Amino acid sequence: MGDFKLTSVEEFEAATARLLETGAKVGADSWQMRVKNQTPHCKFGEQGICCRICAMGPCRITPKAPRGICGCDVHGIVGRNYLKFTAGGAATHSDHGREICHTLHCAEEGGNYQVKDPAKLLKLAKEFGVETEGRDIYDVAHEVAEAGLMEYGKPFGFQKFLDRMPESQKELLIKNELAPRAIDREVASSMHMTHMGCSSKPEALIKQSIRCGMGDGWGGSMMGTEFSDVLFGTPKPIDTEANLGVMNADNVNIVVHGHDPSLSEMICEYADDPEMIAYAKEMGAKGITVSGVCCTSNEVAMRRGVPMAGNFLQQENVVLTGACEAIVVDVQCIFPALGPLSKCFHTKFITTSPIAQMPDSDFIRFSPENAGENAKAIVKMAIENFKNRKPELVHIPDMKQKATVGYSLEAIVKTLDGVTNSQVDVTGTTKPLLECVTSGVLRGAVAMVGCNNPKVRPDTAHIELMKKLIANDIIIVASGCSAQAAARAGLMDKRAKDLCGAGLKRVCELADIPPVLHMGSCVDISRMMNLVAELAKDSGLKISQLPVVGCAPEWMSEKAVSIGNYVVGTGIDTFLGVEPYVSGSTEVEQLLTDGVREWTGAAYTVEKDIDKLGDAMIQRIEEKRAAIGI
Ligand code: XCC
Ligand code: SF4
Repeated sequence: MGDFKLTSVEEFEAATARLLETGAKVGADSWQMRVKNQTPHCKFGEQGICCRICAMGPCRITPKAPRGICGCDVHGIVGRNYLKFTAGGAATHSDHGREICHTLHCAEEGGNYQVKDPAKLLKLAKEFGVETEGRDIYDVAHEVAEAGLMEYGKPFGFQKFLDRMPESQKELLIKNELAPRAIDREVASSMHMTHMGCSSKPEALIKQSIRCGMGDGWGGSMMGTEFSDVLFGTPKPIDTEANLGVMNADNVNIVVHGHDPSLSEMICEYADDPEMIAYAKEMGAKGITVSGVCCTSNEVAMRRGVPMAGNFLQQENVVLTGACEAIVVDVQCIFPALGPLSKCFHTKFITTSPIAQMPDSDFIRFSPENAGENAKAIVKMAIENFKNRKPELVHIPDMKQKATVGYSLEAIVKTLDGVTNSQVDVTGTTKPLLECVTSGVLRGAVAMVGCNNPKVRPDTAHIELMKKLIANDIIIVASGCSAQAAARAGLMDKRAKDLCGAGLKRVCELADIPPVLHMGSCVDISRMMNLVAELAKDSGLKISQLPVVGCAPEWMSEKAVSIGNYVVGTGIDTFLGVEPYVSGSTEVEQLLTDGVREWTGAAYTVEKDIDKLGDAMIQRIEEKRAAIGI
């Protein structure tokens, strides 16, 4: 294995502890302290049995008070809360997707945003029925963007991307009224259903939760991914590094955080500008380092190899290094804590989106029209802030791992082309991957996704589960903060093949891949959905028959629940390590862990014991193999 060694969670924690010492010196607050103040959490909230959707309440269900004032029982309340949670997540992802559609609509030759992947654009044009023959590529782009935007509010039919599904799953969804119509309509219908005096029947609420999630995964999120690829390029394998050690004490450090690549791409562009680098040198730095946190980091890592400083619960750590000149954010998963925290240091906390405005930040509003100009201004601001650093507070943990990232569906298909014994031509399909699975060289695949949550020792669940799964010849596709946990530990280093079972190790060697494939940000879970759809079509199996499961062991956001619902809606069993606030209702719990299987072919498993969660996934994969006789 040479000098390769995984970084352990204990090492992560030691680094964090050292940073918190700096924090204590400057009087900084931290999520670790706030968790203490907030624990134990409200039991009513945890079980999902508090209703405050009308002003007769709030009503809380107890043995003595089994119904709210309106007469709603616990199942109705829990179900409504679950649907509202889903709608929040679906709206968030989908609005991100909408922003990207608008950005594509503004793309122009020589402009701030351009078409970088015309082949993908033409493929989308064909799907949307947009004429391409003899037309200017930007005319096509604008019409495709408009067709995408129409998906949000179209009055009739189902979402276009459902046509990418194997017929069997699509028909099942239509039959059970789970096929999403317009993206916004599913969110609005959910909010309508959960209004006082509408639905209180658990089946109806859970069905709509699935449909609303599907509107995200096979609508808004998929749009976000596809159109981002058109604008910024479809990811290909690329080398990068991960963990706080990617920040450089000699350089101006700019950290991008959030989700929308329209901002981070521009910041990276200008940070690379020789004029800006010269300016940084003039200001006493050796250069400029851009690194990322959360999904925006995944976006620029996948396309540019920009290093990943950390995931969700590392966001305060980047400021605590004392070496962050600017943390530039757009939307989602940004701690409001960054405002006061950055005030304890010289760090500029720069918000850019009207969607995510926060106290104690500098707000520089970003739009496709002013993106170039504003990105330049932000980079300059960071450079000029270098001189304000307090050297005595600077400490960057010397800790990073190499990672190969950029495994879009296209890249996976291309990379695995070589790994086949097939006599017939299977180039450009998922058949080589299927062959590995049917022959048993690989037992199956797990999609590891989602956040960190202080309820789980941060990153442990992601890392321990991945180690266990790859040792059992199960290949991992990862996204979001899960992918970053893997990268920081070293699981995206190709040398991690030595931690795999013999079969997966062989595949890693033949295809020259790491055992954990970074598929991107959270909207890019749509890439995973496209992958399973292709696998099902290429194998002639239903999606629910494939030895594939999804897992979010440390999830925390509304988006994650929306994701879970569309993964289940797609026919993939989903394993959670954190409870989704439904334990107050036996009926809702039963539906999610069992009942939905009849409607979608898949269901949830919730298990807080990480080892048991891993065993349950392996068992499910083996059951699926046995059922199809492989
Ligand atoms: Fe946010 Fe996407 Fe969760 Fe990470 S994984 S904490 S949602 S950044 Ni999306
Ligand atoms: Fe209470 Fe019913 Fe109003 Fe909810 S909708 S707060 S249960 S009265």
